[in-house]
Amino acid sequence: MTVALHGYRYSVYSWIARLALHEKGVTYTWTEVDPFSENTPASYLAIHPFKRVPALVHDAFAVYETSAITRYVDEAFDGPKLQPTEPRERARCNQVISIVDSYAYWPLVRQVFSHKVFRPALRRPVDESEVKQGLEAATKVLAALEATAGQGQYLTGKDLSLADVHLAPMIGYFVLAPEGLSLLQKHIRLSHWWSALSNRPTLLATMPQLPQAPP
Ligand SMILES: N[C@@H](CCC(=O)N[C@@H](CS)C(=O)NCC(=O)O)C(=O)O
Repeated sequence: MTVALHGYRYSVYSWIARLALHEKGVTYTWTEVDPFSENTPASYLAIHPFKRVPALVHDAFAVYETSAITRYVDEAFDGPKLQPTEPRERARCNQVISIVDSYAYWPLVRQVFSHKVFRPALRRPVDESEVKQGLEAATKVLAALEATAGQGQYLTGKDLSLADVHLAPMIGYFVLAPEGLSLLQKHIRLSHWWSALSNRPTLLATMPQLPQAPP
């Protein structure tokens, strides 16, 4: 049995897939693919025609789209169940995953994190209007997630679920920007959730090593 994850070292979606594999205790190999490169290998495009990362190959079975990967990993392997079985908790879990993909990724990661943290570290040009727009959009996203989160330690109940796995890396990047951290701190439930989750060994073990900011 082989499990191979194709991903990019700085990719937040690859981080989500790695986190799911670590939570399940699945051993896997990592193949680095830069989705922004002009020279993506044809062999990777055969797996992922949209040239995004990550993609997972389990023996002869290939799957892309992170939420499909994490659900597959949860269902195909032993380890703790990462999807609630109670219908309303499961609906909340799927809802959070969809909110993250549809409304959170772009402002939190591609606008705020990218233009406040990642691009400056690489000495790439930054656009403050992207940060401003990202923070405005993030305000609504965090309010929606705050309203969706349950009262327990985790987003959908007393156990970690794929909702936590999907959101944590996005928040992990977002709070590296001081403006992101202070916005998160205005949301009591999400702040408590993040305080506990940010020290989770699997999250720390899978956290990307970012380029260092220039002095
Ligand atoms: N819907 C995809 C999104 C994956 C995605 O956007 N990955 C980013 C890296 S975090 C990527 O490949 N970006 C390349 C690009 O935007 O061209 C999924 O859920 O896997």
